[in-house]
Amino acid sequence: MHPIAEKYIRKSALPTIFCPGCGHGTVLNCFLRAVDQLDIFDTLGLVSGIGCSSWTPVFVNSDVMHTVHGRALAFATGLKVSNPRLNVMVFTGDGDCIGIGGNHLIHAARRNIDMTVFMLDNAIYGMTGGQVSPTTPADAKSQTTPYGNPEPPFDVCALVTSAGATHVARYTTVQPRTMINGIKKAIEHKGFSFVHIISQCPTQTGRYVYGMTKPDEYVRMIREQSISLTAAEKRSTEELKGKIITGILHECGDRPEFVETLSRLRRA
Ligand SMILES: Cc1ncc(C[n+]2csc(CCOP(=O)(O)OP(=O)(O)O)c2C)c(N)n1
Ligand SMILES: [Mg+2]
Repeated sequence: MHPIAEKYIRKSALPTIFCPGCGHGTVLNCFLRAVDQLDIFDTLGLVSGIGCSSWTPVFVNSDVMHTVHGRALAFATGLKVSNPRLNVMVFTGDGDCIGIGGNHLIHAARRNIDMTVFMLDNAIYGMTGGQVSPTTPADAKSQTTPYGNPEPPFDVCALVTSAGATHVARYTTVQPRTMINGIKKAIEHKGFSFVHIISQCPTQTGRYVYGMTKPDEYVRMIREQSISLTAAEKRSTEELKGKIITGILHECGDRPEFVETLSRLRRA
């Protein structure tokens, strides 16, 4: 076993539930490297909802709350308020976070509560067999949109930015080094940090949405679509159609943080 895995993985929970070629394992790998580099393992309070993505923290041998579908942010809010010294982090999926959990998301962003949310976006409800999600591309076929998806996908980064998140970033599983550095920055930011991670699901999205038979085709597609924010700034809107813009998309340091506001009000 790799020394990082040896140090931090909950071995009694292995094997993981991830299918071969799933991107969620890469996110776990990058997360553990970021935690190791920041040396914050003892302060972790990990929270997740339900879905393949929500299983990610279960394989970490720290304090973990694997809760109910769509409600991870509600549990995480309670945890952070009751123990502000914890480094609270949420692992959630596109369905868990912006489908059933969308309302919790906008209010957590509005409060600017100090936590980091990792939304693992495979553009589908992976765990339950490939139903359409709020980030499934328009026109795409899924198990519940056999004629094509009639809805446009949500721009979740724009959503949380407008709701009040103070650190918003996007990374993909095909650029792990960039993701590790990005995860560290998001964790170090005080306030509500939202990290949108494009993570491939060859089993459902690859098969139904993209008609692909191999995970490597899917990974290549993500690599071809990705462009850093710095490079994107030199391109026209037309040239950026269908591109995945990566990097820190929004950062703001002048909004009060929720737990600090609560404690100020209590003291007054
Ligand atoms: C209240 C409730 N509704 C529906 C479900 C069924 N369910 C479990 S996971 C899931 C979707 C998960 O999708 P996502 O959050 O995108 O995670 P992924 O598996 O794709 O990583 C659904 C609908 C549930 N467990 N609880
Ligand atoms: Mg999903």
